[in-house]
Amino acid sequence: MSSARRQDPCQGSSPATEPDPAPLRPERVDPLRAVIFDVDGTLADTERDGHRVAFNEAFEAAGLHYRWSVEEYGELLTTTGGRQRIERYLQSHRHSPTEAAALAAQLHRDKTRRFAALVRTGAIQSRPGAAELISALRAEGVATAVATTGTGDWVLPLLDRLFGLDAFDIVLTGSDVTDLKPDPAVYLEALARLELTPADAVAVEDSANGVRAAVRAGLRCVAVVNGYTRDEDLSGAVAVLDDLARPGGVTVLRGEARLRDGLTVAALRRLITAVA
Ligand code: XBP
Ligand code: MG
Repeated sequence: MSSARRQDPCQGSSPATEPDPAPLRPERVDPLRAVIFDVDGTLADTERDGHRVAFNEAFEAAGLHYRWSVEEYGELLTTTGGRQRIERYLQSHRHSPTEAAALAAQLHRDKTRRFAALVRTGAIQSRPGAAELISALRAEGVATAVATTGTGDWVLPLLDRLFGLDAFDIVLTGSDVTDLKPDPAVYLEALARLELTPADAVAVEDSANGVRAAVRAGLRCVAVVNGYTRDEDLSGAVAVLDDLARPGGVTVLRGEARLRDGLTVAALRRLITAVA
């Protein structure tokens, strides 16, 4: 918007005392400047039939007899970071700390390669409504970002395949920070790169560790649960849904009834302007 004063072209220059006929109004600023998405369990269903399978393949290829069942993997997910998850598991299975650390690093490298290969087959799907929400946000000029604990070597190919990398203004992975969720580092870095304050953005997460990270960064956070996270403590979230979107409506586990329509741009705007 120009800051020049408007002049009536028929009257020539106005007397200096005449009030400005059309005081300039400030531009309306959208309170929702950005949405920061988690990946695992939020934008894509990656854990049960993706990462877990790749971890088990890596164990088998290394000649180890460990196999993570669907149920046991749910318990192991409380440790964020695949390398850290393996390391903790090995330590609880009689490997010395030094051996567990070295073996976990080796296994995780192999697991990452295997999961990236799985991504290339198209086996990993986005959650329903994720692509539509990202497109709608961008169409309305709201920035979109990713803040994940996952390793960059598979995160970038997955996002590219599911949404196209240019669907995001910034992508931050576990490879970009030292401390993983529930530490807020990845969210704080995302806000710094977006040049925004926590009051300008909403985080979308699926797990207790993710919600904690977002809340510790000062963000409002919506949780969209899955089979592994439905019973977790998501009390820090401003709303909890069982899906981003679903024909016929989603189940609102906590939050206003209107969220039954799913997580829309309008719903995110309501959440960011609601009095805490
Ligand atoms: C995701 C994780 C990751 C994935 C596996 O947490 O904790 O460790 O399970 O990916 P969030 P890596 O969704 O909270 O970001 O093996 O690459 O770590
Ligand atoms: Mg997650």
